[in-house]
Amino acid sequence: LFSNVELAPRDPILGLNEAYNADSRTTKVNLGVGVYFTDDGKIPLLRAVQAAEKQMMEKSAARGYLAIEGIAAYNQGVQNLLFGKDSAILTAGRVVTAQAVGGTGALKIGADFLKRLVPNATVAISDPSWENHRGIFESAGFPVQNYTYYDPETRGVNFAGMVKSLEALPAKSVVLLHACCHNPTGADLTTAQWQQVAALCKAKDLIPFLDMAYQGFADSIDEDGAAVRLFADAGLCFFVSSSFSKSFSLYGERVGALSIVTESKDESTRVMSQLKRVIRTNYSNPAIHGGTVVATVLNDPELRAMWEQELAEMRDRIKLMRNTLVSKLAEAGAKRDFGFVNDQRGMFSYSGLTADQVERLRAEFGIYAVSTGRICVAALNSKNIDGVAKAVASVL
Ligand code: PLP
Ligand code: TYF
Repeated sequence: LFSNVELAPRDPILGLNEAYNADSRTTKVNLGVGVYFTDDGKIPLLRAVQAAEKQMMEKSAARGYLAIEGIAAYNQGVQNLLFGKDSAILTAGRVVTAQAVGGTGALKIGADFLKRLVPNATVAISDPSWENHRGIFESAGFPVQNYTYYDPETRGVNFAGMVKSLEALPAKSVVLLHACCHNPTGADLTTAQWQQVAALCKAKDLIPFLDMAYQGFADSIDEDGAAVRLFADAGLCFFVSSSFSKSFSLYGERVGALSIVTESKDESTRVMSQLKRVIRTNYSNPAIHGGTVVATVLNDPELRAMWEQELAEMRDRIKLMRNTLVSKLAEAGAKRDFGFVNDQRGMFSYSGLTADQVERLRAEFGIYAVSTGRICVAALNSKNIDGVAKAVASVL
C-alpha cells in the first residue's frame, strides 16, 4: 500500500523548529517561526487568559458538543473586533461568523466554501506570502497565482505593480490580502492604497479574502482593523479569517474564526447554512476551551482592558527590539543601514539577508532564520540581541 509513497518536504518554517531543537549549542537562537516570546525567552501565558481560565475552572461546565458554528459570544466578540461594536453592517445582520480551528482552519473552511461557490475561480496571493496560503487554496482545488507585492529595492510595496496584477485577474477571482502586518515582509498598504484596492475589487468584481492574523500588533485593535472596516464601508461582499494564536498567545488552542460579509440578512442566513455543511464535513464542530477563554476575555470589561494592556506590551517590546537591532547592527559595523527594520510592521522583519547568509548564521552561530531572510523580531530579547547583531554584521 505504501511502497510508492514519496517523502514529502518539511514545512519550510515548522521544519526549522525541528532543526533548532536538535541543535545542542547553548547560544542558539530561533528567529524562524512566528511566535512571540517575552524578554525571558518564554511564550507568555497572558494574565487575562489565566484569569479567564480560573473563572472557567470554577464553573466546571459540562463538555457537550458546541454548535457547528461554535460559541455565539465568541463569534460576536470576533465581529466586534473586526468591524467595531457599533458597525452598521453588524446591526444589519450582514456578517456571519463561525469559530474555526485557528486562522488556518478559518482559511480552509473559507476555501472549501468558495470552491462550492465559484468552482472555476483563480486565487491570487501576494508575492511573497505566508507559504501555507498557497497550500490551503490548492488543497481546496484552486489554481493559485501570485500578484505583485513586495519590492526588494524600496523594501516597500510595489503598489503600481500590485494594481496592475489585480486588474488583470478575471472577474470572481479570489484575492487573498493580509489585513495588517504582512507576513513575511512587514510591508503594509497605506489607507489610501487600501481604498484603491477596495474600489478595484468592486469595479473588477473580485472576491476579497482578508487574512487577519496579527490584529493589535501594529498600532491597536481598531487601527489594525482599518482595512476590514474600509472594505465593509465600500459595500463589498468579502471573507475575513481571524487568528488569535498570536494576540492571545494561544497558539496550541487553535482559536480562529471565519467571517463572511453578505449583502443582506437573508443572504447571511443562506450563507451560514452552507458554511455549516462545509464545517460538518471537515471537523463537525470546534473545540470549547480556547474559544471560551477568548469570549470570556472579550466580554468582561476588566479582562478586556487587561488583555489590551498585555497586547500593547507585546507590541511595544517588538518595537523596542526593532530599534535596538538597528542601533546594535550599526555599532557592530554593519555596512548597510538597517533603518528600514523600524518601519516594518508586526512580528517579522524581511531583513534582506540572502539564503547563503541565513545558512551561515545557522552553521556558524546557531541562529535560525527563514531562508528568505525573514526573521522573527518577537524572538529577540535583551540577552540574545547583541549576539544576533554581531553575527548578522559578520555574515553581511
Ligand atoms: N495567516 C497568517 C498570515 C499567518 O501568519 C498565520 C500564522 O500562524 C496564520 C494565518 C495561521 O494562524 P493559526 O496559527 O491561528 O492557524
Ligand atoms: O509564519 C509563521 O511563522 C507563523 C507560524 O505551517 C506558522 O505563521 C508557520 C508555518 C505553518 C504554520 C504556522
